[in-house]
Amino acid sequence: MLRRPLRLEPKEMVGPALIVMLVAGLIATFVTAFALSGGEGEAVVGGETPPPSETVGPPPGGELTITAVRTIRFDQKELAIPAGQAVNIVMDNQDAGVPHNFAVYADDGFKQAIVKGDICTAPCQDTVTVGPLEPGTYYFQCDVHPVASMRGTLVVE
Ligand SMILES: [Cu+2]
Repeated sequence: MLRRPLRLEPKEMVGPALIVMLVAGLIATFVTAFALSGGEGEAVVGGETPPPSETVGPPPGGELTITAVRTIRFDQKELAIPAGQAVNIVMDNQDAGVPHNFAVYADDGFKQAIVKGDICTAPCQDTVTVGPLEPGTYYFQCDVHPVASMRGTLVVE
């Protein structure tokens, strides 16, 4: 009996062929989708979704500045930022020769830090990215000088 199992050969070919066709189909779908959504021929090879605006440039919530002024004092007692969006807060230290930072806390006891900026000695600037935060009242201070003149509230709304 030398009947060769001829039927096996084409059968074995069907699997890989199907996979190749499926993959090709998927690639075609991605390329078409990107061509349609991307507009002016910016063919994205590999079909990766562009990352949701990474940390280059100001975040969606924008940027604001608080200034440390002479002597051992922030120029603002209350800051307001939008809820649900990251915001850059620039601590502009103009308190010549004095080190300060900008730190945000969840509690008015200043125990639960949300973000702490680096300490720098004027003239200098340090930027912290705050949020996204839930709506509510938060608290900021300079950790070097946890006194009333370097404390305030951060209102998220
Ligand atoms: Cu300070």
